[in-house]
Amino acid sequence: MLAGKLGIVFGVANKRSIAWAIAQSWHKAGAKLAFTYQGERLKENVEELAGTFGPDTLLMPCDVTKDEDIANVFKTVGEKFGKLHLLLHSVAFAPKEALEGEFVNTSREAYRIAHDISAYSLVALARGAAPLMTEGGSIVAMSYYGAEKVVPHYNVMGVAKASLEASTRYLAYDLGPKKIRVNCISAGPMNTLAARGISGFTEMLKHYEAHSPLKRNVLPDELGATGTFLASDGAAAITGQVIYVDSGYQIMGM
Ligand code: NAD
Ligand code: 0WE
Repeated sequence: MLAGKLGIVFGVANKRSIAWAIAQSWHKAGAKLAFTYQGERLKENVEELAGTFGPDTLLMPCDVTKDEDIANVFKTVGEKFGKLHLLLHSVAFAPKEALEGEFVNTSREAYRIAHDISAYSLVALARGAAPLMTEGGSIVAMSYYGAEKVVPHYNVMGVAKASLEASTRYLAYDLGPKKIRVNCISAGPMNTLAARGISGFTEMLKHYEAHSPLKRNVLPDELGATGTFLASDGAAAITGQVIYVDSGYQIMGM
């Protein structure tokens, strides 16, 4: 379904990362992928995972808060790939203390960091990728229901995801004439590194099992399949959307 497509993946930390699930699905569908990693701490992990797609898999460091890292990534992709069709944004961060107390106590700095890493980065990456997407493209970002309804403790991340979803719509408008589509996947809770240590996370998984229409949690492969659909020509008229892959939880009023 993605034969001949060239893609870049931001947000693999380990084998449980949502980015890795979508990367595997893109790879199986025939795409050739490049990967970035946040810093030296994660380099080895990503090297090992990306290496399973072949020893020559392009791998680059990228801290999305650094304009020079982003510039280097797209310069290298331009040199090695020449063009680009797919981009996955699967990156989020808020300082831990901002996810613990009350939202009303969010510091200016925690608010800034959460928005810089989790929302502005999509704009910066889209701007870097667009000149290489000369044959059109598909940009996919990961969101969560806390963008539209209050999820206790998700706090400033919910506000940043609202910004990510709105940014998706404005990017879709700007890049539409270039046949570049921009969409979000809003995933149900997944047991990843970003979810570890969040108090009450196990209860949240149980809550989805009890209350979602499908009465179960979401599997990584199901996020992969949706990522591949959004990347494929089957989704050629879909842009600016938030697609819920959440066992139907989002439709419930109670
Ligand atoms: P994860 O920890 O595996 O992935 C988060 C990634 O963000 C990591 O790879 C990390 O290196 C990267 N990152 C953080 N700060 C960065 C920076 N400054 N520069 C570059 N990269 C940076 O966790 P995940 O659950 O796979 O999260 C991926 C995405 O999915 C996030 O956007 C998250 O909000 C979203 N999401 C997660 C869930 C869930 O329940 N796990 C649900 C819905 C949406
Ligand atoms: O987007 C996320 C989590 C993103 C995240 C996680 C962390 C943990 C470690 C962002 N920043 C940090 N900072 C850290 O220091 N999710 C959708 C998963 C998640 O996180 C929650 C949730 C859910 C679901 C936090 C509180 C309540 C629900």
